[in-house]
Amino acid sequence: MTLSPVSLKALDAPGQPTPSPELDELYRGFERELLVPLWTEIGDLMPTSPRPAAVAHRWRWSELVELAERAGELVPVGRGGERRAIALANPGLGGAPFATPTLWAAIQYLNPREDAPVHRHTQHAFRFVVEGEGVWTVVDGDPVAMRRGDFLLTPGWRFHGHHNQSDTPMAWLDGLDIPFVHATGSAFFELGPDAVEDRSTPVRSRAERLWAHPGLRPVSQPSPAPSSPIAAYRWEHTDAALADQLALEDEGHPGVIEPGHAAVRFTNPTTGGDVMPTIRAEMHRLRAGVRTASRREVGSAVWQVFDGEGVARVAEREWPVGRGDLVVVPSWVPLTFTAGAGLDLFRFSDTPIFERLHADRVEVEQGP
Ligand code: GTQ
Ligand code: FE2
Repeated sequence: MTLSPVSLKALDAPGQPTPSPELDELYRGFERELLVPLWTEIGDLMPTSPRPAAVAHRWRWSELVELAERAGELVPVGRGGERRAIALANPGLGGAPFATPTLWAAIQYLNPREDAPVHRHTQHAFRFVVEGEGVWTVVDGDPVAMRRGDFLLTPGWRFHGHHNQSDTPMAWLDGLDIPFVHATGSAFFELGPDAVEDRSTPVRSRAERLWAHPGLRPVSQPSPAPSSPIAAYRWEHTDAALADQLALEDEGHPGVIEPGHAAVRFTNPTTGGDVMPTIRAEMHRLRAGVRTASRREVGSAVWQVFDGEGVARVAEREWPVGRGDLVVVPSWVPLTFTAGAGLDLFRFSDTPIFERLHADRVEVEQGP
């Protein structure tokens, strides 16, 4: 007898019925009617702990920049393609332009005086700047300067375009929830003007002037908002917060998350929660020589080295990392960083999704 694919597969799986011509006929009936029984699939579908398809991987910033520069020579940016953005494609995800099953991470590149046209979409987005300046991202008409160390938000359904007002090209990291929105069939998209209308170049955006004063909320804005109204979290504030945590540690006071490891989370000042409904973002600072506790959590993350150098260890794999390098961490895979002469790390993850679903879990193991 010729076995159907499902019965062949079932031969290896535990707890399967005895093969027979009648059983094979049953399995052929399943295939014909587009049915699949649980008992042949349960090992894959309901593992005892997460078995993500995505794998850990490291991308070198120098390689990304080199290719982005080349794209800058060969590929125009404009209507249709919308952005000169080149996405990290996780080797476990079949060639899709997805860093993880939920997160998009891309290098975006604008030549001097170039514009990326205005559009809006339901996907939530941010930019993180590891080097350079001179681009303004204009979010719902509010021009926001982009500079090294800044974390900038483009929450879903806000019109946004970018323009390079300088004589040097600029590259930065984009993070979006494109794969999550794709998988759930929840994407909407709309074009705006072909060119950014407000070409002014203020040092601070209107959003920052209204919202980015520590602990001070405008009394005119009492309602909680699903995404943070702060368009840009400036490096000077992030840096000072991390430096103060380590200084407090030196003085014997609490604040760091573990010895020699300072960390801050970017938050929505209207709720105290994450900056956007699907994305968590943090900045970490390790003192020289510090090794973080091994940690794994449900949901996936992308890390980018902002400064310094060290080693990233994800499960059994280990990579040296330096400025701009990116490391992708799949769900439930243990991660440690070891700092060389100090290490500043930007991190984003899909954790808010799992927290909202009460499906979040974290495990921390102290090292030897
Ligand atoms: O800058 O608006 O990397 O819409 C992917 C989609 C960037 C953007 C990306 C986008 C953008
Ligand atoms: Fe966009």
